[in-house]
Amino acid sequence: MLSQALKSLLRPDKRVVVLTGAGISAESGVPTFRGEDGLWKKFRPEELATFDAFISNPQLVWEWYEYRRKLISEVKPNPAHHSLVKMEEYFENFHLITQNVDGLHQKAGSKKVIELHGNIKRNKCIKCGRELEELEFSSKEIPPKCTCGGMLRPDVVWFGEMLPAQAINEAYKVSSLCDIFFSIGTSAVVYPAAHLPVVAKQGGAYLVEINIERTELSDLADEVFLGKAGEITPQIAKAIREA
Ligand code: BV8
Ligand code: ZN
Repeated sequence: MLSQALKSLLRPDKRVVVLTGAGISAESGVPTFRGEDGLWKKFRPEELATFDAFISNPQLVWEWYEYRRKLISEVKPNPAHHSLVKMEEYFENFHLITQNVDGLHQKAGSKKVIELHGNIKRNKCIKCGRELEELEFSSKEIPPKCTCGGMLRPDVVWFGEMLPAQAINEAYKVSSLCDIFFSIGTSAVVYPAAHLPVVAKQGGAYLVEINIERTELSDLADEVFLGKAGEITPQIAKAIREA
């Protein structure tokens, strides 16, 4: 299953970075973006996950996020999320970077999660920038209004928007310095997140990919595990315990 090369690297003193995408939440029942059950099926990304889409059709975009929030509130982390919690406990120098906005890593017990694309539970006012958790506002309008009168939006990073500077800077730093970089459940097409495994490889890291199919990253990876994150990640976590 695991190569000797990877097994020999699974020591507590190794610096490990994990990048996750929508694929790690698929087995929890959260649709991915580009899969056949994908969220983008009815609409294209440009039609929904952009500021312009929100301004031109705030109700549609808000309803789409409300639909996703409801779906996410009913799902649980899966064995892949739980395995990453164990890996965080095992490695002295471990960083989890996610493109996901579903908060399932935190729900599973991961203590430190670098959220590159924000979190669907949070909203912010487009006028004063105030951040509000989803239940903090009462206005019945759709989208709801902030106390300052501005419209609320989901606190996620849309296409064409900058990623939170602190998150992306830390992600670049730890990726460039790590010994092992795991890319789990991402199609590796959305930048700058998709650049992180390349930066890791350039920094000398051993690059491992876990995905149900090959991606643009597969040729660069030292090891590709073709299979479900919920089945493979626990095997990696188990090998670590036995290392
Ligand atoms: C920016 C939050 C610029 C919102 C998201 C042309 C070339 C290169 C780049 C660009 C370009 N044109 C535009 C760009 C920039 C653009 C970009 O990269 N576009 C891509 C599509 C080409 N990037 C941006 O706009 C970013 N901002 O660049 O700003 C800038 C610069 C200066 C000044 C101002 C601005 C912002 C990108 C963030 C967009 N927000 N989400 C929301 O969630 O609603 S992106 C969205 O895609 C999610 O965050 C998601 O996580 C992310 C990546 O998708 P994946 O996670 O990989 O999910 P996907 O469905 O694609 O794949 C799932 C994978 O899992 C598959 O491979 C599948 O095989 C696998 N899988 C499925 N099941 C399983 C599994 N694997 C394992 N087990 C399973 N069970
Ligand atoms: Zn406001």
